[in-house]
Amino acid sequence: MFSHALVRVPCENFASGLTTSSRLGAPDHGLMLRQHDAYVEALRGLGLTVITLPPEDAFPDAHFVEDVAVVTPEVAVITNPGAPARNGEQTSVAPVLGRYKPLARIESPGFMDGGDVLLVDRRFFVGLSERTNAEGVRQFAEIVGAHGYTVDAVPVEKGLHFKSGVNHVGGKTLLVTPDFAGLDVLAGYDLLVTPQGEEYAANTLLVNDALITPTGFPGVRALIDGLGLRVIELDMSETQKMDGGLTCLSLRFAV
Ligand code: CIR
Repeated sequence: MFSHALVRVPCENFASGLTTSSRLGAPDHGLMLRQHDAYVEALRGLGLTVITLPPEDAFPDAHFVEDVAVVTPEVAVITNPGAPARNGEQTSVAPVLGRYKPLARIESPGFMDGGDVLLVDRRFFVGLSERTNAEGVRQFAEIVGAHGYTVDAVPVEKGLHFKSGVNHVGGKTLLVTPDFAGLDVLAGYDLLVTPQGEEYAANTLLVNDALITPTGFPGVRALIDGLGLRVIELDMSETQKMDGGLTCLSLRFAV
């Protein structure tokens, strides 16, 4: 069970962050802040203590805190973010996580974004993407392997991160986009496949006994309603415009 979440307030120039989603329109800072507040309130409503970091103007993507660390009960792995414009965001997050967990680090030439890392029970799936390379996965496997976790590297052919397309929604069930549904490495799991046009909602966030899912994806909502978990919908329009999703906006962990 997660007891804590770390988030960062989006900075005023968050729209200068990296994005491939310009067709969704211009991001609105006021609306982004309100949607971020609703996200924090949802986490608090689920009983989590939320640690909020201040905005960081030099890094317009820095509120996507998930990418700069992977936190397990035993260790917090500080990543080496794969996009040069984002590398440096980890500097201010590491000391905060260091209050709760021993730290380990992915070092160059290894690169990794936390958005590529999915934990299901004691098994990590790590996407090999434009942000995460094989050396990053090798270092990560060495760190978490020492604590009894296994690691499977999975090529990400489409989309930004592995968790843009695959997420754990409880038990042995994964919510996946059609692009990932045929992967051999996911055999053995029950796959819920997002309907056409609802791929964005594959980034649904499991927090203890609840699922947080983006508003506006009725097909995905119908799929996850059958899982027996509480479902919370949040409007993610401004985050989606910057290629981000629900998982990216926090680091969840147990203390
Ligand atoms: C980026 O391109 O790095 C950000 N604009 C979005 C990061 C989203 N993070 C995530 O999916 N974990």
